[in-house]
Amino acid sequence: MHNAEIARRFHELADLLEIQDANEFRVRAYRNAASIVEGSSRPIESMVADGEDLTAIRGIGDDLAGKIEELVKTGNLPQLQELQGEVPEQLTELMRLDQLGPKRTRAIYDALGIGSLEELEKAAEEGRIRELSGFGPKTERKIADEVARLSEREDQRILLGEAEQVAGPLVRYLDELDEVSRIEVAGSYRRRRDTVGDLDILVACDDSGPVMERFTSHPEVAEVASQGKTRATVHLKSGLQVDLRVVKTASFGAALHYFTGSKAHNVAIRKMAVERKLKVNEYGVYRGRKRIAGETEEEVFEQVGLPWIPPELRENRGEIEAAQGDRLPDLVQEKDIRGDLHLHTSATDGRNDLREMAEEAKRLGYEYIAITDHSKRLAMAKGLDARRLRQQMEEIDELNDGLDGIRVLKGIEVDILEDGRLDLPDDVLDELDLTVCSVHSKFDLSRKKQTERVLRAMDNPRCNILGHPTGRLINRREAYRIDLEAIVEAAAERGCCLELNAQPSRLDLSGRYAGMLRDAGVPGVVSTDAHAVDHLNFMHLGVAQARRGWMEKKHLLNTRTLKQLQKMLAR
Ligand code: DGT
Ligand code: CA
Ligand code: CA
Ligand code: ZN
Repeated sequence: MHNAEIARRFHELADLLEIQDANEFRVRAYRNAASIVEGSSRPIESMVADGEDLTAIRGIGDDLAGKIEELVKTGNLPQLQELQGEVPEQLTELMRLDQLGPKRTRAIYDALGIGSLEELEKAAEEGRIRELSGFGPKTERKIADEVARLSEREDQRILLGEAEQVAGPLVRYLDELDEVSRIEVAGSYRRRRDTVGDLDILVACDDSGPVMERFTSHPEVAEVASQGKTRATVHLKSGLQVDLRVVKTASFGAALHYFTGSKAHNVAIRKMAVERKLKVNEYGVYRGRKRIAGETEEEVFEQVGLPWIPPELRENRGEIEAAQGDRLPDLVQEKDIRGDLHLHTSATDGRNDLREMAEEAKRLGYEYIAITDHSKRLAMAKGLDARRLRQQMEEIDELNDGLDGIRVLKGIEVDILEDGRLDLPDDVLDELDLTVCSVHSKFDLSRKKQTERVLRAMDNPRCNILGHPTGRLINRREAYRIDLEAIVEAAAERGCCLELNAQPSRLDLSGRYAGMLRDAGVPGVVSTDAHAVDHLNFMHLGVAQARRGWMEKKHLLNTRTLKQLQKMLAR
């Protein structure tokens, strides 16, 4: 138990006593103990282990020394446990608000029975807090603001794409040290979840000191929340939390497996190990006290009788059973993608023109792309009417004439109107190679109406791909209410494809729904929906979602050759 942890327990003890209106001197004694422990340059834990007399530390008397010893040896204090049982857990959370503290928390609890942040927020909204003596409207508003900020910070998971912007440079920065032999970002980041709660960086290194030092002194670090010999947690200026773990090379694979998770997957693997009389933890696989594996992840899986499982599948949703039965999917890879089928240009709301988009796509090695600008209803985006779309088709013909090695397909991202009709007449859509149909308005229809609307759009045989099928914008806009199962079923009947939009804030469909497509035999299309040449690089984020949905190369439309693709587009 680190000094910081011991101190935290004493603070908690003091907090709980204070809420209970206990003797002021006792409260102060525990606060003092906490700050002495925090300020101690030596690890209290090893002093206890060495049998040193803690009362030799200034400010620690017999009583406190006994408590510290007990805490270090047993990991807890009976007194603390008792208090935890008496005080509603959430009260200590309330107490941490700058505006409250123990006394005011107690007052609010006694007068209004408020024991949680949600209740506090509601009471502030209803103006009940200002009525209490010593509070007033100003304090009430400050409380409401603080609660709002706090709950926002708690639910905000950052976008995978944003996390990459942070993780990439941070990894390179740490990797510059010669001591670092391996480095990997584990956790939900490695499993490629659409959002991540925090970053978990794992380093293999025999001497942890220099890495710890370099990590905690990174210029983006706003606060070092905890730091030990081999682990540290920091908060970056952006608010993102980063955990660092340093392990020996011999344990790297075991640690990588452990910190990649998911928790549910780990639990299932540990259970399998136990059945084989083995123990798996972040240091290795053990038979008795002997370590029999741990340097690589493959070794760890091998010891429990499994092949290596790709991180995107490690959610305990059948991957272990599939691995046992030698039925793991051969997941699609970014290099399997032959083209990007949802791109915008400066003819509507894109930043680059037709040629620039095509040339960048060619540079990336694509065989084909489809230009799919917006249709006229999206006036804000200068959406195309039939006349301008025909003009663009001519430009594409000219471009194709002068361009080698890539084929530019003519397409449109046509709006699905409220009644399910498409925003452009059939005759002009007939002249295109491909039509992406999307909902960009009336997000608040009932589930029944919204589903009906999209089904009607898919009835039109010109509809090839349903664009960003749930309409969600992560952290900004909920998915619209829609019966996606019915949509997928209808898509299977009609030969429609569904998009896996790779924009970082969309990732729509996400992995879970990608799995639904695969099961229904509906082809997915991973598209970047690029509005600028840089956006073509979002492809890997969408591919990762396909992989989370267990998709193989054959489950995607844009892994096909141009010939195959054209055949499939003729509905
Ligand atoms: P996040 O950060 O919320 O996006 O999700 P994760 O999966 O990155 O979770 P995190 O950062 O709390 O922990 C990283 C991994 O460490 C997690 O996926 C599995 C492992 N882990 C953490 N705590 C536990 C635990 O109590 N038991 C087990 N078996 N594994 C754990
Ligand atoms: Ca994490
Ligand atoms: Ca973490
Ligand atoms: Zn769109």
